[in-house]
Formats: sequence, structure tokens, C-alpha cells
Amino acid sequence: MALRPILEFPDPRLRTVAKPVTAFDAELKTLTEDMIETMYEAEGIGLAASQIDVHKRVLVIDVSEEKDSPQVFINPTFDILDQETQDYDEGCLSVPGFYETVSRPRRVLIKAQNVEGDAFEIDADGILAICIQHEIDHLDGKLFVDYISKLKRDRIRSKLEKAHRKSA
Ligand code: QAP
Ligand code: CO
Repeated sequence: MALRPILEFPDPRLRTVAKPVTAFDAELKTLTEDMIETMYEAEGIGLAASQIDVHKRVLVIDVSEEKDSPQVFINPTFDILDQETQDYDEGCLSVPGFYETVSRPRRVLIKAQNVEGDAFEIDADGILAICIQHEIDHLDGKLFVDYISKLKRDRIRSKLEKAHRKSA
């Protein structure tokens, strides 16, 4: 297993639209293991392959209290089950240190495949419903900062750019 570096906003590679997974092979298994390790090390609850510069439709999520229940989603999609929205102060491993309120549908039916390629569905609400929508956005080149004002986004951008210059 290996840790992979996480891209940070405003890295343009985060805007890449990920391609569907077609090969359910050992390389995919290794990718998901590395993503789970990288997510835990960074103390995240979700990570999209896009965030480690792998542009395949792969997500890992662990919303459990004990951080012992990683879930893998290959080629994930969702249907909205409840038009009612919920607000949540979202963060992102690619936007470290910043949190902003985002409103998303509160209940969704997740459809995905596991690492073997078997299809499954989950009726999700709460944090899992928010997390899956946030992570699928990554696969489509979108970030939570796209939902806030340009003023707030530009402030976050300049603060992160400054931090990146200092650490370079
Ligand atoms: C996405 O986010 C998410 O700024 C996952 O310094 C967000 O794991 C899903 C993190 C909200 C549901 C609700 C962020 C860690 C982790 C930071 C994360 C930081 C350290 C974010
Ligand atoms: Co994120």
C-alpha cells in the first residue's frame, strides 16, 4: 500500500472529468487500497481518485464513527429521492482549512459497482448522502467552492496559492 499526494485547489487537474472504469483488475484493487490509506492518513471521510490525479470513476468513503468501515464506489451515480435539501458546512482534502455551507438533496439512491464489478445500491441520507454527492462532483471536475460566491472562492484561492508558494 502507498500514500498518494493529494492535489489542492486551484490545481487545474482537479477540473478533469474522470473516465468510467472498465477493468476490474489488480491495478484497480491497488488504487482503492492506496486511496483508503491516503484518506485515513489525511483524516478525511471521502476521497475521489481525481484528487490523487487518477482520472477514473473511483471513490472511497468512510463515514463511520470508528473509522473502520471503508466503502468503495466504482462508476457511482445517484438518483434524488427527496427534493428537500440539507445545509452542511463542507470541507475537502483538496481545499485544506476551509469550510463553507453547501445545500444538497438530503436523500439519494446511490448506484455503483464494487471492486469486483458487482452492482449495488444504497438508499442514503445524512452525511453519506452529502459525501457521495461531494465526491461524485470531483469525478465531474467540480469542487464545493463552485457553490459559494466568487468573492469567497477567490479569497480561498489566493490564501491557498500563497500557502503553496511558501511551501514550494
Ligand atoms: C467531503 O471531506 C465531505 O480542510 C470529504 O484541514 C465534506 O474528508 C463530505 C479535511 C463534508 C461530507 C461532508 C478537510 C481534513 C477532510 C480539511 C473531507 C482539513 C482536513 C475533508
Ligand atoms: Co472533496
